[in-house]
Amino acid sequence: MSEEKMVSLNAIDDQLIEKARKEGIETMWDRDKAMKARCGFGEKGVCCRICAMGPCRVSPVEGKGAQRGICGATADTIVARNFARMVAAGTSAHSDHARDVAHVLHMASRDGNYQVKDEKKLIALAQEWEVPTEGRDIYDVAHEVAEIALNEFGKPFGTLRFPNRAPAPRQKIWEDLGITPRAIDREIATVMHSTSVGCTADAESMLRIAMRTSLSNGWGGSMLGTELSDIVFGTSTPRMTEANLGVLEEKQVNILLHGHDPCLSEMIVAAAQDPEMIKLAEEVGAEGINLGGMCCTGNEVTMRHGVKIAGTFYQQELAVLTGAIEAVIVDVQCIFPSLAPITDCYHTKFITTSPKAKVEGATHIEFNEEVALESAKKIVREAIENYKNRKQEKVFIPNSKSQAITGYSNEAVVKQLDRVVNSHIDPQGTVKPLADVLKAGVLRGAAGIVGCNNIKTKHEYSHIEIMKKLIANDVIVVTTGCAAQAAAKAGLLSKDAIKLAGKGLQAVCELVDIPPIIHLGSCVDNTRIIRLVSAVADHLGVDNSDLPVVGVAPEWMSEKAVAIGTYVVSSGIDVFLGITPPVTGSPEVVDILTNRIEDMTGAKFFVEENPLKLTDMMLERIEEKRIKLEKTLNLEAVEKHEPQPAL
Ligand code: XCC
Ligand code: SF4
Repeated sequence: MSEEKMVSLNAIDDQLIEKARKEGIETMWDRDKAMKARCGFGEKGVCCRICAMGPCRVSPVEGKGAQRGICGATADTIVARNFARMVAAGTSAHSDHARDVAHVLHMASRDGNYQVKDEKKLIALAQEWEVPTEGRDIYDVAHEVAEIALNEFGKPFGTLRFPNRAPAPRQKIWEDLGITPRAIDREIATVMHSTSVGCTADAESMLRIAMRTSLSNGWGGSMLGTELSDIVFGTSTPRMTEANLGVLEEKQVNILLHGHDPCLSEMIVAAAQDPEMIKLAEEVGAEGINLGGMCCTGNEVTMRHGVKIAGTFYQQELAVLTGAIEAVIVDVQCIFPSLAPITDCYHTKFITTSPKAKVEGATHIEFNEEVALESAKKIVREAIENYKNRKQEKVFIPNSKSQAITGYSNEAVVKQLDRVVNSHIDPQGTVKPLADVLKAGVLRGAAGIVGCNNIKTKHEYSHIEIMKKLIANDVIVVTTGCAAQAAAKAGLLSKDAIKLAGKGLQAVCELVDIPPIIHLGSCVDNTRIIRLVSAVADHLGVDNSDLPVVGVAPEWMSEKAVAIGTYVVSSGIDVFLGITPPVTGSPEVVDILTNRIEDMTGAKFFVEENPLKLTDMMLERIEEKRIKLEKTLNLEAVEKHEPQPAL
């Protein structure tokens, strides 16, 4: 297949799609063909089906066709409402995930399945929340912290706690705009209310409500997800792993762990290491149990345990097509319903575990946190017992995999930077070295590259091209979600990738001993990125929007990405999208998101589907911000290095 025709950067994906065709199995690429063009009204965001007088499809062209819905809603209103609902849905997903982790912290006990793994982080959070810690049992502290966390979802008065962590000028901006988030559930409910028939009909006001809701995700639900997961499951440290479908093992029981919630995946990891399970695997003739992670669950377990990364979102069907997987174990989010029919074509068991995400045709074994390990063992046992049903003649394990370093937490980043550059100044570590190299222009800036895969683009092409071009231009990259896994598969999370970096970034990577692209975890862990940016801003005494920092979602597809993008812009960081969001039916909404929002938050959205052009836009914006920062901090302008020629 020619480079052009390939669906992804990996030849093995095409081999597996070919295998599917030969075996008469339908994949997303077949459904994409059958779908043909997408609905033009939906794509522009001008379809409203909020009440039963509709659905109303108003014309995206002024003066032509229906200009208003039956109730009189304009394209601006309809587009803004639809956008706000995407933000609310994304916020609910991340935050509900965090709620489950908070419950698990609440049930944690010294001899239980869930324990406090990072006491230091728990104590720090307790102190931040003014929970007494002196002379108390750590589990009493944990339960009180968990209860406070749970109250963040529905407290009747006041605003959330974590926005206090933002730089002071940022908090002031939020206050002035009236978008400091209140309780998480309340913000989601407010969007649902305001978007219902006959409520908000003013695009700017609607978008402000959406911004506040998104902040209840970034500085609320998602941040709780990260913090509490670190407390219960441990704060990650860098570790070596491997990535891509070649991590599957021919002679072992292969389990694909897919979804998002570490409450399940942590227990599956424990169950797979249990001697009883290993013995059972031997009894069925396997040489062991091999876990492969996918999507954000893959990120969670690789960062804390080094579990190998089987693949990204778009590879979920391809993984099954290898014929070598005994069970796909899932919880919530990003799970294709097509896994039910596709696993039916093989011996593979598709096991759903959450009442929030049952799938017709799957085997449902409900995961019970109260008896977590036992529950996980029951699920793993199903997988092991299925090994004998594997049909050798149907197995094709691609031999492709790459080395990667995963599992940086902010704590790990700071420690690494500090150990080399600054340890004599502050034993706790600070972001000073990072701020210094940014200030000095050794690094031109930083980019957070996050998000999904989308069939509308060649898979991972945008992720990889953007990453390579940024590092060649001395922009350090941090990455999460499926973007991080794309980087892992492309070998960009290894120290070998240092040679692709510009001179300045090369020098930093070598000195600090890090790859030029740093794995910061799962989608909820985008909060690690906003906290890192905020720490640097605080250190320099400026706001986030003053820093040469960008957020990028090259191949996004999920509502969660819309929520993330909105909280990142609301936090003062520009967001570059490689897929056009469904807002183009309203010139007003487009103008707010890509222009006027900058007057409110100091940042805005940029949209461009060509990844190289998109990167040029980022680099330009980074240099613009540098010039401003140099003035603010009274620095001498520092010349940019010539970029590293493409290797
Ligand atoms: Fe990947 Fe998080 Fe996107 Fe899903 S949404 S496709 S990044 S797994 Ni978070
Ligand atoms: Fe149509 Fe208005 Fe009902 Fe939407 S809310 S479906 S625009 S009548």
